Amino acid sequence: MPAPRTVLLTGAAGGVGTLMRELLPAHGYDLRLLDVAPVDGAPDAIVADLADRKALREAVRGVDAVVHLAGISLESTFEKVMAANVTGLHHLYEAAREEGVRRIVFASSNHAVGFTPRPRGDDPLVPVDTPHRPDTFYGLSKAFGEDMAQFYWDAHGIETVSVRIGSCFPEPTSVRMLSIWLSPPDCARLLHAALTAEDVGHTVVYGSSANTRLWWDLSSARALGYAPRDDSEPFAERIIAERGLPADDDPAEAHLGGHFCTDPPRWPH
Ligand code: NAI
Ligand code: 15L
Repeated sequence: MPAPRTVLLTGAAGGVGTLMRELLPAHGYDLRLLDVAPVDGAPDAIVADLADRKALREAVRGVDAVVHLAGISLESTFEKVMAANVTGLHHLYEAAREEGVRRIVFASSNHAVGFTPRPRGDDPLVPVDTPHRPDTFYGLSKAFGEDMAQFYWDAHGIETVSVRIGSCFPEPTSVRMLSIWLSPPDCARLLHAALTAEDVGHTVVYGSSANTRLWWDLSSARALGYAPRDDSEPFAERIIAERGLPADDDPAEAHLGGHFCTDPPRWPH
């Protein structure tokens, strides 16, 4: 596949979308933007819901690849999560199939495997082929999304890299995030690797920086050419001093998904 240049970025008004709008062009991309909300400073962005199949088909026409960030990013009702994250994803794959787009980078989440016990001490890193253990309807939608990606590769030859993002924010803000942080520059590096690696079929990777306290195995991401440069460790002393280390028997800290397993944050809309 020739290196993609024109990329549709869905979810462009969101937190990660805003960061990637700034960082991805330096990797050589012309971005076409889409979100259901207006995108600040981007009057040409396509304002469309993932429910709108016609708008999605027009949005993917002529692009080389899609970075799909749009959707509900926290917990909500089963119906709302499935409509945006599963039916919406199906609409995107159908639009890609109809318009001949061959590569999608799908923002999956650590919450697809959120009920996996977090490694402690000398436990091995969690492998990428660990069974799905979603911690919420939100995590369930990401697990289903990964299966949809596999189906569209096997049945229709559309390649996907499913990125189980840890926590992508400008800085880590909790002890858990010291293990799962994905710095925005590393996120752009990972998306670039996912867009350009050859013959990915459907590949699942974890999305984190090279954190000293990492919980999961980044080898499938590194195999795509991802070379993370950041580590949360410089933030550790301050965060631990402010927040303290969680107790070993704290149920909100027992699993990869953290507090999503016990008291998930809710989608506000
Ligand atoms: P966000 O909630 O800030 O952004 C999501 C964007 O999707 C919003 O701008 C929203 O308007 C748009 N959107 C929602 N429903 C839509 C629909 N039906 N049609 C069109 N647009 C719609 O989320 P964030 O943090 O930027 O995350 C981006 C993606 O990455 C999400 O898919 C999220 O699940 C995933 N992710 C993010 C992580 C993080 O650390 N920020 C961690 C793991 C996964
Ligand atoms: C996610 O999947 C959420 O979209 C993001 O807002 C963070 O909460 C992240 O997981 C996390 O686990 O910290």
